[in-house]
Amino acid sequence: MKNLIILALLSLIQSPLWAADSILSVEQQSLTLTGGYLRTMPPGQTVTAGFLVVTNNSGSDCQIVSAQSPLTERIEFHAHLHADGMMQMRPMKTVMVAAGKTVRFEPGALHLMFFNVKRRLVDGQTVSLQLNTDNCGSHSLILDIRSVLRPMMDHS
Ligand SMILES: [Cu+2]
Repeated sequence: MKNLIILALLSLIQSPLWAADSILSVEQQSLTLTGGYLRTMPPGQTVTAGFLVVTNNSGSDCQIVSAQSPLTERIEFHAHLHADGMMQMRPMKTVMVAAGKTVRFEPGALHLMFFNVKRRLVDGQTVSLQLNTDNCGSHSLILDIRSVLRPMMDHS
């Protein structure tokens, strides 16, 4: 019995992203969020992009309907489009993560856009992010803040 308890504790330590979810119902563990990070901003900028990988382990489709962070009240989902030889971004109201599928927010593709960020973002620090879904509950993860070497794209 004692060994079982130790094993259970070890598995919690080895999966920090799951630890916070462990008291929630099975239904709310249907999404796993991993590999989250946020880019630092060049001086004077207040807009930045965040990335992560979302996997739907459940048997039903999940729509991500909103994102929350202490950094800003305004986080949008953006898709990249190629139109007339130009790279454009299109805001998306929701992001579908179909049953059993993985959706990647990554540079040059789908991403999270953080607006009106007042705090200076320092490489190596972290910030929390929560994704809210229609029928898969709300899920949080910690984003690593990483510096960027190339400039952000224009969001005018
Ligand atoms: Cu964008």
